Amino acid sequence: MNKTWKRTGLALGLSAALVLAACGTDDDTANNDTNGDDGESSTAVAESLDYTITGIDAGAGVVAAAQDALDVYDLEGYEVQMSSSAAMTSALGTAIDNEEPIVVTGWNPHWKFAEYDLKYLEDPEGVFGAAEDIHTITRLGLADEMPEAVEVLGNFFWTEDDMGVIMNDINNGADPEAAAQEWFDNNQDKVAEWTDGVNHVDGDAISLAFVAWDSEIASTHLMELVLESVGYNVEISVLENSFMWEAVASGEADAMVAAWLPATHGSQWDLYQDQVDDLGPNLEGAKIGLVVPTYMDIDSIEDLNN
Ligand code: PBE
Repeated sequence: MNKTWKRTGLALGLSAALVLAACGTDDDTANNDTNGDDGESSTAVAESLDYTITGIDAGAGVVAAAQDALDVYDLEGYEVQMSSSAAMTSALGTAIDNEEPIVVTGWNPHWKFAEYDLKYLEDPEGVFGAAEDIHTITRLGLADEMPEAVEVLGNFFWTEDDMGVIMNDINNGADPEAAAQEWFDNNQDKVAEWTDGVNHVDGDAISLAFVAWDSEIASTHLMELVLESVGYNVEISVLENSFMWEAVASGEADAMVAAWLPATHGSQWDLYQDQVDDLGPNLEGAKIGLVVPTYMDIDSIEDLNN
C-alpha cells in the first residue's frame, strides 16, 4: 500500500510538472488573454509566480484550502500544483537559493520556519481558518481493548518547540527513527509524564497511521517509541490523508496523532466523527496558510492578483 501511494503521488507530481512546463512557453499570451487585462504590469506578481501555488499531496487539508482560496480571492489563472511535502520543500529551497518568487501551501509546526525567512500571507477572508490543534484519534473500542495504550495516547501532549527539535534533526539529515530516539532519550521527564503509572503490556500489537508530512513523521515516530517503552509492538503505516482517517474509522489502524482540527481536517471529521474516539489535542497552536519568502514584496493573498 505504501509503495503504491508513493508511486501514485510521484506520477501525479510529474504529470503536473510536465503540464506546467508545457504551458511555460506561451504563458504570457495565454494569461493576458484569459485575464482580459491590459498589460503586464497589473499581473506582474502572478506572472512572476507562473500562476502557480506550490502545493503538497492532493489529500492534504491545506491543498483543499488553497483551492478554495483560488475561488474566494478570485485568483484567476492560478493553479495549485500538487506533489508532496518533500517536493514542496525542495522547490522552496531552490527558489530561495535563487531569490526567486514562490508561494507554497505551508503550515507550522514545520522546520522551514527555522531554516528560512518566511511569512504567511494575510488571509482576510479566513479561508485557512484560525489556530488549529493537532488531535490524537483512536478507533472505537480501543479504550476497552488496550486501555494502557489509550492512557499513553491520551496523555501525549507536547509543544511546537518539542516537535521542532525532531523535525530540524530530520531536515539536517537524521533518520526519523534516530531523531525521535534522541528526543526520547533527552526528554525522559516528558515521556515519564505520559507513561507513569501505566501498566506494561507484553508485546501487544498496535498500529498507528500517519501521512508523510514532516510534522507527522516526527510525532508518529516519537509515539512509536513511547508505546514501545510500555511494551507494545508498534507498527506505523504511511497513508494518504483520507485513507489515514478511513483506516482509523474502520478499525484497520488503531490510532493516529495527526488530526488537524477544527478546520484542516474538518471534512474528514464530519465524515468520521461517529466512528472514532477523539482523545483531544496533543499540540496546540498549529496553523496552515500560504507562505512566501520574506523577500517577496506582498503581504496578503489578495496581492497574488497584482
Ligand atoms: N498539513 C500538515 C496537513 C496536516 C498536517 C498541514 C500538511 C494537511 O494540510 O492536511
